[in-house]
Amino acid sequence: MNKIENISFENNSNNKENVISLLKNEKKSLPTHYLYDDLGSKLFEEICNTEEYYLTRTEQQILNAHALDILKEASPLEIFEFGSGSSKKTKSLISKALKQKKYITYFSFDISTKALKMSYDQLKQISKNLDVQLIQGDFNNDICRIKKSKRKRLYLFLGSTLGNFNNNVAVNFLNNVAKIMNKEDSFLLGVDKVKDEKIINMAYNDKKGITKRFNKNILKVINKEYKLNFNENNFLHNAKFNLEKSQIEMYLESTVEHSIRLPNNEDLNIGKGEKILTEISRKFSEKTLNSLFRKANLSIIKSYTDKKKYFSLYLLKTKKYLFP
Ligand code: SAH
Ligand code: AVI
Repeated sequence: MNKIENISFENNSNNKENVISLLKNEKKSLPTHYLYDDLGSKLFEEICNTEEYYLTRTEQQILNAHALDILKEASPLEIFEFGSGSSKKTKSLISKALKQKKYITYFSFDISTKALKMSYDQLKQISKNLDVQLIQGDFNNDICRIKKSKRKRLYLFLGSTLGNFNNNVAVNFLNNVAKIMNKEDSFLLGVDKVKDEKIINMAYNDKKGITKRFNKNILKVINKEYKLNFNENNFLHNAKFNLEKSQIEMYLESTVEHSIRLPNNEDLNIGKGEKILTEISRKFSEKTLNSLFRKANLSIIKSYTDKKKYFSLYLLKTKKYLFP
């Protein structure tokens, strides 16, 4: 396998004090990226294959239907994907790009070692004209250390991972992407749209219970990382659409009153019914997206959707060159 370049910088959001203080807050939460250890990354792949999780297959259909148009607009020699996961969805786009350009460099950027390994395995056989670069980092903290493109680059942020950011973090992320984009670069963003809440709720409560395992696994990760003693049997998976905020909120809900021993030997009390927020997953309207793009200095060049308008892809350019 190619060497993984680690550009992560030890920062506040990843340290022990921060995690403990999030747990001590009146509204408890855990940083979402802890969902993605080796097992979590594998479970996410399984979620993508469940009947209920419409996001992946819908985005794949849109991508397949419009790949040639996207490539015509972007004409990339480099493809840089944030939160690439296994790169399964991107594979066909890369193959099509290779038919148009002789050599392509694909940068897979992810926090998870397992995801980067899966990405490499997915792509290694495609062509000797494909150079796969694996970069490990946090897309909210390490984006400033990403080198700008040397050749025309297409940035990808798929899967509606943007939905896992609150509004400020989303504006910040999009702004940072706009900042590293050169004039000729493009940015393809995949987002999940507002729809009937029953369909959304089902997607996060699959019958096989894979999302439940994915959610509960965060406790094993935190236990290992910070020597804590969470018992996953004391919690149930709770994922519900919050209509007002237009977001799924995924929690671990305590079924009993119990306590966790903290590293300073203090006991953290968790009441029966108390919830720990592990993830939000926003479902976007056109209005919210337009406001996000405006704040981030991005302009829509083209957009693509499916028949049911469940999911959209936006091809964006940075405004700084369009209207200097
Ligand atoms: N793009 C893929 C995978 C989406 S899952 C798809 O559409 O199917 C989200 C991905 O983002 C995972 O691979 C996870 O490891 C990665 N990720 C989560 N938090 C991250 C962070 N803070 N920085 C970088 N990658 C992160
Ligand atoms: C990666 N992310 C966009 C997924 C989502 O739908 O918010 C993660 C996920 N959580 C539960 N199921 C899938």
